[in-house]
Amino acid sequence: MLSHNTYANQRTLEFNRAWTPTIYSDGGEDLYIGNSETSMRIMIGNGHQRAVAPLDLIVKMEQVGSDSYDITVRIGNEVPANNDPAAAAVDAGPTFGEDGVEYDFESTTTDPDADELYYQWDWGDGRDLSEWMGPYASGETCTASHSRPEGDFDIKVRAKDDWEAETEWSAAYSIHLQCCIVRGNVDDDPSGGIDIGDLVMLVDYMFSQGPPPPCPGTANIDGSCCVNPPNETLSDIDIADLVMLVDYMFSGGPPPPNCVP
Ligand SMILES: [Ca+2]
Ligand SMILES: [Ca+2]
Ligand SMILES: [Ca+2]
Repeated sequence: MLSHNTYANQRTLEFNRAWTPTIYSDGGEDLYIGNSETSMRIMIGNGHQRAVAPLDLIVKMEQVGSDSYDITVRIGNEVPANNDPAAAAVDAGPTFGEDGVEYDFESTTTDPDADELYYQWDWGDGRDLSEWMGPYASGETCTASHSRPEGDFDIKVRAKDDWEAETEWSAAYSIHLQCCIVRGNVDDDPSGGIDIGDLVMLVDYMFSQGPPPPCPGTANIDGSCCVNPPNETLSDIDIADLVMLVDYMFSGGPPPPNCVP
């Protein structure tokens, strides 16, 4: 129903307009400029008869300064204005490792619209979430590094495009972390190597009330115990371990077995 827009009408009086609005446009089908209500009604009536295709519209507004915004509009006719990114997955990363060590994990997905993508990681308990990382080009790999304490963790990843369309969380990628990787690395130094410092620490602990090895499994040189490996305790450390370590270091004895997951 046509009616006067009072405010606009007041303003346009200075242009000697009799009616407002004075322009009718219908998506390129019709355009009318004038002040005939009859013509307006005919145009609008015609518009009602036309088939209308579904229209999908999204608008993105981003503040780029104290008083300026980037505004982007995407309109789809019979197709969505935006398509969700393809499902993301944890594509690469270790499944076994040492607690407290940073490991790399990778994910790569694509967007049907070639939009830029962001990735978020769930490091295993649904609460330790990364920030959204990005932007990455569609098809570009996101690499994230993270360390965790001892335990079993289900890592997940999800992606979103720069229109905020998100994928579901990926399937879980399981990783097992334990403190003992190399038996004999008694002092648990990051190099993982066996050297005189390890022997000194073991002797000091066993005979001089020195500090206990930070990871009992590394000092349980012979791997004996193992009621519940790798959850070994200080009580699994005895003289046989010292003998084996000395034998390995100085007499060509067999190397300590690795801890197993
Ligand atoms: Ca998209
Ligand atoms: Ca060491
Ligand atoms: Ca032992």
